[in-house]
Amino acid sequence: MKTLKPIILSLALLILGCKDSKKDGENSSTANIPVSREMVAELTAPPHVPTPVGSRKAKKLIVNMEILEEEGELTNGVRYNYWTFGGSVPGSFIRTRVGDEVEFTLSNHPDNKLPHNIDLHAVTGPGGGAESSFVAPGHEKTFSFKTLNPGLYVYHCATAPVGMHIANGMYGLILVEPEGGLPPVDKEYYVMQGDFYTKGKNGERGLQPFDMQKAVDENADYVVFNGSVGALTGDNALTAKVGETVRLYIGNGGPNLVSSFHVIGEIFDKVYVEGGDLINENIQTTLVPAGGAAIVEFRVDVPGSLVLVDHSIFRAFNKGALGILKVEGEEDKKIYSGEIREGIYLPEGPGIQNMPTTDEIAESDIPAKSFEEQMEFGKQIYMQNCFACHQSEGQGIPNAFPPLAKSDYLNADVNRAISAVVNGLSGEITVNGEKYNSVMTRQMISSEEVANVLTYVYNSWGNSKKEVTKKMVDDVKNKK
Ligand code: HEC
Ligand SMILES: [Cu+2]
Repeated sequence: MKTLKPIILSLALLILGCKDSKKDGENSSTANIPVSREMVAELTAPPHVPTPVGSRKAKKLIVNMEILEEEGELTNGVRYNYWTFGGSVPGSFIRTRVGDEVEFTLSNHPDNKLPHNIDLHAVTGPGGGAESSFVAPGHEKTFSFKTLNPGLYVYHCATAPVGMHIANGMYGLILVEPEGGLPPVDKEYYVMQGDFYTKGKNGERGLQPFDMQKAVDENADYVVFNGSVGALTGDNALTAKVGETVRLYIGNGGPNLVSSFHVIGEIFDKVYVEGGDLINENIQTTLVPAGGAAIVEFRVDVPGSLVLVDHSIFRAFNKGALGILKVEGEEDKKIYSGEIREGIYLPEGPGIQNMPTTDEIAESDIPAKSFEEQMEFGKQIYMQNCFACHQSEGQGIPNAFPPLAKSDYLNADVNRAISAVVNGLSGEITVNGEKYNSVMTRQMISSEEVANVLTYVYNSWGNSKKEVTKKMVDDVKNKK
C-alpha cells in the first residue's frame, strides 16, 4: 500500500499533465491568459492580411467593423449588389492571437437597407456573437469575446434569410494565432471562395439581382475567389519570387459549394487541415468546406504563373474560380525542364469533334450598339472562351496554341479566321513563322458573339483593326 501511493499520485499527475497539453485542456488554460493593454486591430481587404502577431502578449483588441451594402462588378459588364463586412468580399481580415480579449463593434451604415449581424466561428458563445450583434441600419452594437482556440476561422452574417446574406458576400476570415505566432514566411495572402446566383445566366450583363431559387437548387452562375471573376488575375495577380515561401489563408464562404482547392504547378508543402492544428504534408488538393478554411504553405521553386483553382474544374474555367500567383526569378532546369519533346497526340482522331449544331446555339443576344460596346462584349467573350488557350494578351502558348497577337495568319484573311471560330480548325498551319498542328474545336457561341470577339481580337495587341459584323459571320456559316 505504502509503495503504491506515490505511483497512483504520479499516474494522476501524468494524466492531468497530458490533459493539459492536449487540445481539450486548451480552453481552460487559454481562458486564463491575462491581457495587458489595449490595441486597435489592423483590418485588411483581400488579398492582404494584417501584420503577424509575432511574440506580442495577449491584449484587449478593438475591432471596428462597418457593414456596407454596395454595388460592384461581378465580371465584365455584370453588376451585383454586394453586402459586405468592411467594403470588400470577402470581408476584412481580422488577425488575433490566442488569449486576446476582442471588443467587437459592428456598425450598420445608415445608407444600408437591412439589419445584419455577425457569427464568428472563433467565438465560444451563443451564435458565435450573432445574437449580441444584430444591428439595424444607422446603429452599432458592441460585444466582447476571448479567443480560446488557435486556428483560421470563418465569420459570416447570420441574419435571415442567412443563405441570402452569405450569398451576397457577407463572409470573411479571422485568424487566431498560437502563442508566439505562426512561423514566419515570405508572403502571405488572403483568398476566399464564394458561389453567386444571379437572375440572368452567367455573363448576362447589367445589374443582376440575387436568384433565391437557383441558390436553393445550388445551381451557381459564378464561383469565384475574392468576390468577382478576375479578382486574382491580370493586374490583380498575387506575386512571389523564386525561393520564397508562400502562405495562403484559404476560406470558403459558400453558401453552398465545397472547394477542392488546388494550385496548378505546385504542391503544398504543408496544409493546416481545415485551419486547425493538424498539419498534413505534400498535398495536391485540399478540401475547404463551406463555412470552413485551410492554411496552405509552399515554397516557389521555379518562375511562371501558378494557377489557383477549385479543381471542380468547370467552376474554374467556366464560372470564375481561377486566380494567378505570378512567380518571378531564375529558371531551374533541374526542377522543371520546360518542353523537351513534342509530338501530336489526338486520341479522338484528327477530325474536328462535333458538338451541338449551329442551329442549337441561341441567337438571343442583344446586338452591340457601338464599336465600344462590341469591344467590351468581345473582351468578355474572349475571357470566357478563348483566354484559356490563347492567353490574356493573345500571346498563345509556344508549340500548343498559336498567338492571336500580331498574328499574320489572322490578319491575312478575315473569313478564314471567322471559319476557325465557327467551324473549328485542324491540320498544320503557320503563324508568325511557327508551325502548329493541332485542333481547335468549333466555338459554341452565337454569330453576334463571334463578330464581337473577333472585332476585339482584331483591334487588340497590334492586329489590323478590322471590324467583324454578324453578317460576315453568317455568310461564312452559310457558305459551308
Ligand atoms: C481549347 C483551346 C482553344 C480555344 C478555347 C480557342 N482556340 Fe483558337 N486555336 C487553338 C488551336 C490549337 C489553334 C491552331 C489549330 C491548328 O493547329 O490547326 C487555334 C487557332 C486559332 C486561330 C488561327 C490561328 C491564329 O493564331 O491566328 C484563330 C484566329 C483562333 N484560334 C481564334 C480563337 C478565338 C477567337 C477563340 C475564342 C472564341 C479561340 N480561338 C478559342 C486552340 C483554341
Ligand atoms: Cu447580413
